[in-house]
Amino acid sequence: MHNPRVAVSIGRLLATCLVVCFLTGLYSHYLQEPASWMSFPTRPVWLYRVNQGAHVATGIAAIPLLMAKLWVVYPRLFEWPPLRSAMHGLERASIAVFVAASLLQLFMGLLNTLQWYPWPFPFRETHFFLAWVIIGSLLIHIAVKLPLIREHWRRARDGAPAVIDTAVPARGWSRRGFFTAVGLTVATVTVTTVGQSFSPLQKLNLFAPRTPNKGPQGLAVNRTATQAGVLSSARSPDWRLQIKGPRPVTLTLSELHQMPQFQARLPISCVEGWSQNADWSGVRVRDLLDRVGAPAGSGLRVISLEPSGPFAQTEMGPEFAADELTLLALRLNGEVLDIEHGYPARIIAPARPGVLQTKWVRTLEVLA
Ligand SMILES: Nc1nc2c(c(=O)[nH]1)N[C@H]1C(S)=C(S)[C@@H](COP(=O)(O)O)O[C@H]1N2
Ligand SMILES: [Mo]
Repeated sequence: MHNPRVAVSIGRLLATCLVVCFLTGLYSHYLQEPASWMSFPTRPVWLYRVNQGAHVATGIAAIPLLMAKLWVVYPRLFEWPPLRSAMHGLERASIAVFVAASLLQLFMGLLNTLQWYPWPFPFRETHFFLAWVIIGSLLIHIAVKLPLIREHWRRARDGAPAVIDTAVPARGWSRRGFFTAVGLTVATVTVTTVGQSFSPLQKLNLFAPRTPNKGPQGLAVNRTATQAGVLSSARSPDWRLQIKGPRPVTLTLSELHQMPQFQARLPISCVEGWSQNADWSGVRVRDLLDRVGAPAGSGLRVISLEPSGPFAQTEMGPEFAADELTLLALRLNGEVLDIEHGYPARIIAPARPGVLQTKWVRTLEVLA
């Protein structure tokens, strides 16, 4: 079991999961923290839903794969002498970094899906930094192991016996039994959580922390109105929408309802992995921008009634602001927005993370 062939097979699956997880993670990160030159596609509307579903699913699948891989290679941790050459030193150092960073990364990611942040450092920045450490050490590891990987494939092609590490006696598991156990574990953790974003498997969603269609108006709630401290300000008859731009305006809720209303079927796709489609209707954000004379290509800052909190204010690039499906939503699934979903008005835009779909909007500010 503890031989290079098994290590290569498990390593291949683990590396595939980690690369998908890394790329989808980068996409999610840059959507939330774009460089000034970045612009993102707004179609398909489910792009971010699939991105984040894949991110969380591959992250979860990587946990049993990493365990299996560590189990296959652990005798090597105790090999003697501990350092044979500079190359060997580099290899061991890169593996130590890779293992430590991966364990921390997957653990942090899993706790994040549970909305539990028991650490003093900021989640997203740390998760982003560790991702580069993992990918860098993985590349070094693969480069060092390339001769072994090539040998594995050459022997497989020629039908020759696998490279066996004779230093470690084979006992216990059969190889088939081991792969079956790993495969079943990965399938089980995936199938019982992926329903949080992949609706056809929603019934099998046993372990994901959220049931996306459970909540007011058939949609889960992340931050509640009580947590956000907006219960009275959002219900106040004095609520007005302020739009700051070249010709600023203040609109009442009934004035907003009198403007042309549009419908859009768009998902809420939380960074934590759960997502759910819903029918929204309200005013087009681009109509509101026109109303204040915003120049074409303007972005926008969205300010909520929330007194503080990481998502109390967000920014939206011009590609989303100009999109015909980007709404200041007033209604959800045929009813006036529930206060938990952002009454009196919230942002909903295609192909964007849930964290940017700001609820309880108070002010829109045109950005040049
Ligand atoms: N003002 C405000 N809007 C917010 C948030 C918040 O904390 N404050 N949370 C966001 C997050 S993380 C998600 S996933 C969505 C969830 O929307 P829902 O509660 O209507 O399903 O709202 C977003 N809008
Ligand atoms: Mo979210």
